[in-house]
Amino acid sequence: MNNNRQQRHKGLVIALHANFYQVRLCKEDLNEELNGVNELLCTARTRLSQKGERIYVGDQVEIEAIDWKEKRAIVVAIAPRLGILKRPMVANCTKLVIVISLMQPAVDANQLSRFLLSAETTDLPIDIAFSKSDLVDFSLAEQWQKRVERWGYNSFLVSSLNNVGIEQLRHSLDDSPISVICGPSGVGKTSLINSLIPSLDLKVGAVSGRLQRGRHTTRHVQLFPIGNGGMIADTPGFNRPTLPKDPRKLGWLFPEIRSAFIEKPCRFRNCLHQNELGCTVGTNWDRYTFYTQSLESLLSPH
Ligand SMILES: Nc1nc2c(ncn2[C@@H]2O[C@H](COP(=O)(O)OP(=O)(O)OP(=O)(O)O)[C@@H](O)[C@H]2O)c(=O)[nH]1
Ligand SMILES: [Mg+2]
Ligand SMILES: [Zn+2]
Repeated sequence: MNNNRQQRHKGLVIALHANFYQVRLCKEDLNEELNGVNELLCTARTRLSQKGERIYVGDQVEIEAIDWKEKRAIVVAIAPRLGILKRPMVANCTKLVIVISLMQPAVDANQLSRFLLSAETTDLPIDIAFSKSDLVDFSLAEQWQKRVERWGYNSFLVSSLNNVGIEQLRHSLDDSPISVICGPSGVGKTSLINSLIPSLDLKVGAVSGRLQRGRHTTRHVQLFPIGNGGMIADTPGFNRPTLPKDPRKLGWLFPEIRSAFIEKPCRFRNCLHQNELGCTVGTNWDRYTFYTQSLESLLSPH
């Protein structure tokens, strides 16, 4: 027992509960002595909290003072991070999947673009999953797929109800250690995770009201093992991501602008791509209005 107490193990923070961290032990650290225990409820060593070091879901940590019987331990160190996603708050994310329902609630192109913009600030690979495909004609679903393809994005059609597209989605996450599912409330993020991991039975909530919005059923970020060695995060839905702050960098968050500009740069380096003389991006693209409106709201904050 005494020996065990001094042993250090590595783990992954999979959820936060007030001042407790739920830590999943690394595979290499699992052995018989653990008696099948693979998750521990941890507090942080006082020194860590005193240094103001915050611990996030997705953090790789070292733990000590393990009490196997009570499944408790203490986090003593945090490994350097690849990065931190701000909303939802997740460390070391390697892929983002934006979930948007085709119906209930219906797709809102501007809302989707806001999610895409905040995802673009991260440099992570981004996919879109159009959910509840069982509720619409295939032609409508296909239109959306083609539309976002022109914007520069790969997408999937999925239905948790009919188990459609789940394997393709799973396959796309194969090489990603920590994938994060995000999107508005009620689009079926948690239902998707239940479909991806049939042994789970996470709580889902019905949509309601004229706009068929969700009711913020998921309250916390949590990571789940997805079977390929990777983890997937369910996250609380939110309906209106804030726009990135810097108007000069806004254009770079649009793949359409990036590719036009790279093919042939605009005449002026600080071009805002609003039909200025010598701008090669032009106005003839689907999201031009959204781009202009976003730019204006950044340039004239009220
Ligand atoms: N028809 C249909 N309904 C679905 C599908 N997936 C989810 N739903 C329903 O949509 C509602 C919302 O599902 P959730 O999985 O809780 O949605 P969520 O995105 O996790 O919502 P928050 O946790 O609030 O962010 C529930 O009533 C689900 O049964 C689907 O593929 N088809
Ligand atoms: Mg949910
Ligand atoms: Zn330009």
